[in-house]
Amino acid sequence: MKLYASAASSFAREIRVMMLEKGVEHELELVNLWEPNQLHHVNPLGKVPALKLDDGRVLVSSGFGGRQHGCGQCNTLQNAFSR
Ligand SMILES: N[C@@H](CCC(=O)N[C@@H](CS)C(=O)NCC(=O)O)C(=O)O
Repeated sequence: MKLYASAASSFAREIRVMMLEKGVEHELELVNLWEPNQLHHVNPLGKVPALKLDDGRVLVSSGFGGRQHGCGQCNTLQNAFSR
């Protein structure tokens, strides 16, 4: 899977830390949000983090807003890689 992140994004940082802690193999693409970029091809909202799964699906919410509702990247990672 591939994580699209920005160095300035705490949302993206949380997902990256979680992936590293759980040992989830992934590619990292740092996106410069202050310059024209291709992020909208992955996430039409143009926001990071965006997590592209190996099957092509893309998760676009880190879970800060939706964690309590059982959605978002955090929950997906928690469920897929719980230990
Ligand atoms: N609800 C989203 C918020 C993500 C978000 O706001 N990301 C900001 C960086 S911290 C962003 O990509 N902003 C770029 C833009 O709005 O153009 C989440 O939890 O992932």
